[in-house]
Amino acid sequence: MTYENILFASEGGIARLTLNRPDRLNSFNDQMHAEVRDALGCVSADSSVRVLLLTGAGRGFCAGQDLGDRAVAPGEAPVDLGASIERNYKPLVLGLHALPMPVVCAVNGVAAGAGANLALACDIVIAAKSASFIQAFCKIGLIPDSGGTYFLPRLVGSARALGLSLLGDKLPAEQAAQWGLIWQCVDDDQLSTVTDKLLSQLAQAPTRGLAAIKEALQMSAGNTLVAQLDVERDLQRTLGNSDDYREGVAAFSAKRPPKFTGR
Ligand code: T3D
Repeated sequence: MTYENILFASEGGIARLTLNRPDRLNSFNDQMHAEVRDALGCVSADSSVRVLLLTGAGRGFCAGQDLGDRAVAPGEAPVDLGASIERNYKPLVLGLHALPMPVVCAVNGVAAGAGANLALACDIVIAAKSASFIQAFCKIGLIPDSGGTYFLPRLVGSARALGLSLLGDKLPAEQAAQWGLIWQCVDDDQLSTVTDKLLSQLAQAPTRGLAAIKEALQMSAGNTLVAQLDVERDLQRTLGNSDDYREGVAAFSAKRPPKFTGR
């Protein structure tokens, strides 16, 4: 597929996907959704990819749905937003969530509407100090979608989830980090350096182990302690047979840095 709305490249175990409609603050139209779906399919099918980066081009990260695509002025025929969610946003969030490798989101600027929640669906979110998160939906009569009502209360608790969703205020990146909504906030001129260092660390890590960590933490949301202890037992049993586990222990014993292959 030829990409016109995203940039996508993969090298050295690191795949980079950049939302690339900067004049619309990288808001989503149908075509961009199709391109992102295609790129996520490539990532999922390529066993050499050990970490994925999601970021945005220009001054914004993503402003959610392209509202210019919605002819919803009074008197216009209604738009089926449920169909839009089913066709585009649900597969987007589920596709990201299901990837076995870590997904790093570098939030380079404002993240609004579905753009904010797309970031929250990633595993490690780093934001530039000038970036912000806006649950803009309430301003146009909608609810937080793209997993917002799932991720927000789990990340920051229901008081903050409600405040953010009902008021639609801009949450600066620094406060988002203080609240635990995201992993880290860095100075703007440090975003690419810090992100690259993280990507390189994750690309050289025990990939199967990281995938199992994601799986276990995702399952814990709906599990009892007993069920979760069983999940941990089963995953640990599988990982005990991995090359990377053997390498990790051998390297520890030999007091040398490990060289993980991701197998
Ligand atoms: O519809 C469905 O399928 C259901 C699913 C919905 C999911 C959603 O995401 S709904 C929520 C949609 N998003 C929003 O409501 C956010 C709208 N944007 C904003 O509130 C503001 O643009 C920001 C707070 C994000 C940034 O403000 P600011 O002042 O930094 O920039 P700006 O001047 O507003 O925007 C710059 C340009 O981007 C501007 O175009 P122009 O005037 O230079 O030609 C603006 O119109 C455009 N832009 C920003 N957001 C969108 C957009 N164009 C289309 N759609 C957008 N969402």
